[in-house]
Amino acid sequence: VYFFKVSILLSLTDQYSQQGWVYFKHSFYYVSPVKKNWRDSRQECLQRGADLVIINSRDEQVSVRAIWIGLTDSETEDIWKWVDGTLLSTSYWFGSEPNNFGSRDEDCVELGVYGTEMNWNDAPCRFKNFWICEKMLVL
Ligand code: MAN
Ligand code: CA
Repeated sequence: VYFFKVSILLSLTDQYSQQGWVYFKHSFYYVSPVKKNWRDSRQECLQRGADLVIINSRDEQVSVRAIWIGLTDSETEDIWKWVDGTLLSTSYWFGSEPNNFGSRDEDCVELGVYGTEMNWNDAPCRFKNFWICEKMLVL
């Protein structure tokens, strides 16, 4: 019975992940690639057999509020570099960030924790967040 459950879960996960869903703690999440108003966003979720995310655990709150971006100072402390190697020029740090809070080695950058335009925060790279990938169109 256990084996059966595991293989059902595996094929479900496979199926969903091909359609852009990520599995995290007993739920599948889909991050939309397009912007929509609340009503239309909800409609799209419903069409996909889901609904807008309900935040019912602290874990969910913490992972949904922040997203990793491709910026880190893990090579050299305080030298912030984008993943393509370019040095940071224009930045959107919140308040007194980056602060390497409690000297706990905050070498990676998440955005969205703060609800302002200046919303970057340095956070420990081992923390788990959703993320956004970008692929530039080369012509
Ligand atoms: C938390 C973390 C830190 C952040 C502080 C700001 O401890 O998110 O990265 O700098 O809050 O108070
Ligand atoms: Ca910080």
